[in-house]
Amino acid sequence: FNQRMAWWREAKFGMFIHWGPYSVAGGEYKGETIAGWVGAEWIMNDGEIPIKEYEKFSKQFNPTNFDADAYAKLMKDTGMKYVVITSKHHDGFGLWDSKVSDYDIVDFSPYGKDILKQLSEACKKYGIKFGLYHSIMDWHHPQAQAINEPNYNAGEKDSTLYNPEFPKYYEGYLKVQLKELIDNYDPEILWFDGEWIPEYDHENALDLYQYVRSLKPTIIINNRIDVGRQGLMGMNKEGEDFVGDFGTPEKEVLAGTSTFDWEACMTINDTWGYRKSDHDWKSAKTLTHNLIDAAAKGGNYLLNIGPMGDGTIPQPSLDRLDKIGKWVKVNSEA
Ligand code: FUL
Repeated sequence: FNQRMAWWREAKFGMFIHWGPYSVAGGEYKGETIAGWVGAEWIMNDGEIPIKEYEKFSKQFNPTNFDADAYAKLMKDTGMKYVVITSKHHDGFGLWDSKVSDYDIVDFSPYGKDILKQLSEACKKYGIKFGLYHSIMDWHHPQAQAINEPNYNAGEKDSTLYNPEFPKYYEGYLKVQLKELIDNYDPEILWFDGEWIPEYDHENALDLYQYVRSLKPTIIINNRIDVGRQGLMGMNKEGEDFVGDFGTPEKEVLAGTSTFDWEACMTINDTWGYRKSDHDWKSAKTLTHNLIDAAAKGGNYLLNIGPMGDGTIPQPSLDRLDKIGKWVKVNSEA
């Protein structure tokens, strides 16, 4: 266990990337700003957008400005050691060429190129460890949560919203996609999310954890593969058998140290996925302070960027990453 976690504990600092068709929408639907407390990546649910309507954003997802080399170099220059990118967020759209779905960047969008392939190769070149965020909940798949259309997220264990087909999605789609991702891109981290749906339970978690580790024994998996939602909940406490290798406090650094491994995931402004109207940028000073604070308490810091639909990284994010990178560089010189 220790051996497997060693590089991750050393790493301290990583980049989170939320990117998908929601980035094309940028938080707006039919000329209106869609409010939502999680982030603009939730627009399909928050705007109660029907699947066919939302697919229009997916059809326009054409990130011709995406430069995988520049992304990986940016991580390196910022002092980051790993990346976690959304292979699939809750909207169900894949950033790679999945063989069990046409709802992905290669088959569905005009771009037609595999984003994960490009980024994983560039990361290898710069010595950045590659990780994937993968949503268990899926608003697009008919055998998953899409039964609630156009209110995709029950947010509670409501049996009337239970999709009886979920086991088919779980075995025949979710697990198959995870195998594709591991076989093709050799990720070092799998960062699960969207585990709170009524169909998914602790038994699934035990099974899924075993399955992913059997495909790649050294892989590191976050605690959201199991049923404890926030932060360090869902980590093993005495008498419990939760699976997951590290805790995931969201938008907060823990108040103190912990006996569990943990990683604070945070945004640079408020949203995870790109939102045009979000100008609430944290200062480079605050962001750097968070990095130091997390590291001092034994945690990692996963700092998010939300690229635009065309692949451009918002300039305010770049400005801040540049400053953090300079700080890291100065302070890591002997
Ligand atoms: C949450 C998700 O619902 C958000 O959209 C985001 O991905 C955040 C990191 O995790 O559970």
